[in-house]
Amino acid sequence: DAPSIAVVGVTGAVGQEFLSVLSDRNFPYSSIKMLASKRSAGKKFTFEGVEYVVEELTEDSFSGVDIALFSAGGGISKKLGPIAAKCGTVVVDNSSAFRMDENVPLVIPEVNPEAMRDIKLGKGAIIANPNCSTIICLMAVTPLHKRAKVLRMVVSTYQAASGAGAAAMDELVQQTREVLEGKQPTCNIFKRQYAFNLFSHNAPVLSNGYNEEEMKLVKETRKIWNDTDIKVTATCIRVPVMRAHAESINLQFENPLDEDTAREILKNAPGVVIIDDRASNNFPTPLEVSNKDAVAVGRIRRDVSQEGNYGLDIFVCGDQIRKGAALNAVQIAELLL
Ligand code: 11C
Repeated sequence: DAPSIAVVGVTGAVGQEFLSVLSDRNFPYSSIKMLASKRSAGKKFTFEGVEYVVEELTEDSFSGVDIALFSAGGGISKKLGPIAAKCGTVVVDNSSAFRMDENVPLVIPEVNPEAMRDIKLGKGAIIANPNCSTIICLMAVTPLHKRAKVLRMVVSTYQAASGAGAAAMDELVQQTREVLEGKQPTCNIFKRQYAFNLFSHNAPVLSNGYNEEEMKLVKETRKIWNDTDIKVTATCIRVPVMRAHAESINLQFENPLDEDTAREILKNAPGVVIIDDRASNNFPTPLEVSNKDAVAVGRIRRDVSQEGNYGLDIFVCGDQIRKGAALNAVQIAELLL
């Protein structure tokens, strides 16, 4: 029988994308519950020709639910994820609440599906969706890592508004209009001008000087690759782009890997497309991957600062709401079927 589903945080940017992805992929379901905070409860909308009323999310929401896709913030996940799992629901959680919990698999289906092999529908559990920057990075880097073993990875991100939610996307539009009209920009989400600007990622800065977003790249990579030795450093920047992240990634390998072989590996990598046309200076852009499933890779070149073929530079773009969040979660749910 098709599973019963719940979408937790259905009115948010990722919540809405869960629905589009479920529909695009013809995900089978017997019923679907639309859950959100009290504020949104009672709102009506149509999905796949059926009218739904948003229900208030409570501790009692999960009885009879097989799969719950959560994207309502870490606090809600922490509180209600374990309650849902106790009810027999498999929770696919988009927040950072359980990612580093050693009993919770952290999964990118193209990269480490084996991490969730013990999880079965009908037996409650939590599976964590990695951070969007980590997913987009590892989609491109893992196939290279499998061939030549990455020793060290240096990541610089250019992150879209969507990572901070629908309100941040709205504010970017509003600010752009205001700045063009010579008005003072409204700064409710980021407390500074975002339009025509960029700034260090808004996640809290830790005592080691890294912000939380950067440390997610460090820690989640280790867990997903099951490799505590992998050296990762990152600088995460918010740029005024709507919904796709870009990342510049420098790699150092244990074994040699020339750029043509790397291109060949990436050509065959699932969920990856190559846009790497040096002659016309055409490489991935956030706009062209927006609303797309695949992560685009380009600027594939030997790192001239390293001897021989032990270093590569690549540039990656991926839709933050789709592969960075909703699509990855739905692919996890597909592995359960
Ligand atoms: C961003 N990656 O782009 C963040 C948002 O751990 O799921 C998501 C934070 C997370 O701002």
